[in-house]
Amino acid sequence: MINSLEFRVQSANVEPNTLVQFISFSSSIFFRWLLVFVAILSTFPGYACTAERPNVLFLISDDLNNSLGCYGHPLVKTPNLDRLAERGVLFERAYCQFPLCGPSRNSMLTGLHPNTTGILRNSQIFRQTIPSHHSLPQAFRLEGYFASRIGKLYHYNVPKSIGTNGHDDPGSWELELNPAGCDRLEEEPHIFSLKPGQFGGTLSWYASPKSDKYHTDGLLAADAEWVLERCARRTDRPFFLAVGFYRPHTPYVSPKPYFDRYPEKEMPVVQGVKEDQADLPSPALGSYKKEQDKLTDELRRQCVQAYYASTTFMDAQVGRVLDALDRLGLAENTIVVFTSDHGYHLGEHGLWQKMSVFEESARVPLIIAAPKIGVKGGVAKDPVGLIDLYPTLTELCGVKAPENLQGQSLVPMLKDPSTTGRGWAVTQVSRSGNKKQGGRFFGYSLRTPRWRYTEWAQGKQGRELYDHDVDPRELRNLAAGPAHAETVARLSKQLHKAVNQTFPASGETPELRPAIWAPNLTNP
Ligand SMILES: [Ca+2]
Ligand SMILES: [Ca+2]
Repeated sequence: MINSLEFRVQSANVEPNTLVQFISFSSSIFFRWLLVFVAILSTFPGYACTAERPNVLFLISDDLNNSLGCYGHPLVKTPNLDRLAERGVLFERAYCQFPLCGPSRNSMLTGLHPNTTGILRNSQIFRQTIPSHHSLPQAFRLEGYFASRIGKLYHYNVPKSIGTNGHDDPGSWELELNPAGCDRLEEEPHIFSLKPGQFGGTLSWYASPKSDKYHTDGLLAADAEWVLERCARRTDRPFFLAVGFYRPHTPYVSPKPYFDRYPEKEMPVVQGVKEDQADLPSPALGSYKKEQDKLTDELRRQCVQAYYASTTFMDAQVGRVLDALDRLGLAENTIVVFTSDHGYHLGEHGLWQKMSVFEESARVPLIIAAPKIGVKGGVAKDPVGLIDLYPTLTELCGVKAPENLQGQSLVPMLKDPSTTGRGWAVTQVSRSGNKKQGGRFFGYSLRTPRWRYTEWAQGKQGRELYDHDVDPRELRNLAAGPAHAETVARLSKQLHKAVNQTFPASGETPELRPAIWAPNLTNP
């Protein structure tokens, strides 16, 4: 309650001396009675003094890396994300906590690291490990917000579960919409795949003759317009609307005109892979898949073309949702977040897709436009994580957050993007390992403003060190050389301290109880 009062003081542009008066007033008996009165009212959603509380539009794309216009990519066209960046703060160094859908999304939506959610694989939900924790949208629901999901927020098997609830958390939402378009229902027989008949985990693509509105992401945008129109009529109740786009996740299916904007011959093919791989410990390349041996340069170009086309198609759907916000007069009182669940490789280091902790896979786009508080067109450079979204959004909206959240609030960076925060981000990933050597192990990667430092199995399976001041593509692993021994020692200490902070207070990752599960409706 205090938080929401503070928010209204800030949003009303109160001068500092008025604030002093407010604080002295706050100690009066009258004020205490007023607090009780407001607290009682706020327990009834319809009377919760919500008119001033901002709405949240939470947009997330699936498997989207930072190949975007607003992040300086020379080829990829994303005019709608670019205009969103002009309205808010773009986070130059934002990282996921685990480069895989399920663990990353459960972490982001609980505000806890994967070692604390216990969700370290796909097709699981935090209710199986920490069932009483409040998810981010649930925290908003509990304070009278209308919380709704359209598309993929928690894990889904893509494309198989499109049109279902996926591995959803019913407690997070009041309304869930799961459209399925031609990409899921009609076109799968036409999709090219490196493993014929498989589309989700395998490189696969198709230039569809059907226009935007028939595709799943086009239907998501239409559903978002429908929900926003209804929210605009209920000015007494703020909303938390989450829209989870499926593209550019495989299969990269989008309308053909988007493919035509990226001529195949002009698509880049990463060179020098063999030389680059020579200084890498083997777990660094552990996400490589055997079927990718089939990739010729021609297929590599087609793959990049289809990924970029799907990105621009997704961007167009984001544009429709942003237009609806403007048209309905909601933009001035709605905080917009855009991000992705993890990054994506398109051939760097010989890798494709996700599950590596190199920059391309660990890094995510992150734009936050907070109209009444944040700077417009700002760029924040200190490393941040998806783990930071929960405390940021609850602070911005005066919503009570659980006390055990592990991220930092980004509100100071929204007000002044040059502010430094925690100063680092940590991303972890698992490797299956061989049974003789103890089976599964983790890699942890620390990103500071200058360095990326990675340890595999506490260094027993290798280390990597990259200097982003001179090597932004992470081509030269400096970990072995004596010249950087001191840096390795310092960053190793910092990494171990950071990793300790990813565990719960008990120090133990909670165990999964598979029997705790809402009816599983993921396979239509
Ligand atoms: Ca994903
Ligand atoms: Ca290298």
